[in-house]
Amino acid sequence: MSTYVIGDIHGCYNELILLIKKINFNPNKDKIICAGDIVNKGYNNLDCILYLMDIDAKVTLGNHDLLLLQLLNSPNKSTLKHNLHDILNHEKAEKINQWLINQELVIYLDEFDTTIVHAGIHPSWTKRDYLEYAALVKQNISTIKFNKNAISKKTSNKIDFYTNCFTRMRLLEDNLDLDLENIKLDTKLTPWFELYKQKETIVFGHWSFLRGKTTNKKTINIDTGCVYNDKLTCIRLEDLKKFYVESHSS
Ligand SMILES: [Mn+2]
Repeated sequence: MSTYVIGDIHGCYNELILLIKKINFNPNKDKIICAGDIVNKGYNNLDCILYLMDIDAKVTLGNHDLLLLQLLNSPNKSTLKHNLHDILNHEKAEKINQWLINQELVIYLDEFDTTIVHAGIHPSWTKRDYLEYAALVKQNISTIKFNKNAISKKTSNKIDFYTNCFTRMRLLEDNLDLDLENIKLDTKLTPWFELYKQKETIVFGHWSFLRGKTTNKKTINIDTGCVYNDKLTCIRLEDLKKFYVESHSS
């Protein structure tokens, strides 16, 4: 039995199937966990999500998965650009909604002492803290809205701040507030993983600009920018071996 964590799929269905074949995935023995952003931007969001439901994959929700949840639960309320209409109009839309609502923000696997999350773990949090916060966000998941102003641990709405950490965080200010604008490392801002000091390993996606590289061995990035014509990557937790397929979406 093997446990694989797949990086940001973003609706790249052909690459998902090629990667699944490459690892000889056996649904009776192996487990698939997606590190979020399974949909949006790519060319076949519907088939991706139906396939992941079919193989009983688990997901740590990303910002684009939250956008889909928002569209499913309060239609017409989001002005953000998306290409999720085929899911929203599908006869299984409510089934998809229920499946997504039951996914997680964070998955901690004791046997690997590893935590999976879409964007990251705020450096001020212990494992006990973030498991509690993730549960709180999950309880409110169907009503969560995008709130780009929730960047401060001290002054922001708690649930919105936690949501932004789990699903959108990349760079931090000196006071550990989130910067939700920049993605490059050559700024005065600090990547969250440079300040991360807990003992468990973190596997995360969301930051394709890193192309799988971080400066902290305890943090492993697996977003290799498939939807930007690069690669779709997964990691096998038993031996931390990475597998990838090239993008064919162009
Ligand atoms: Mn993301």
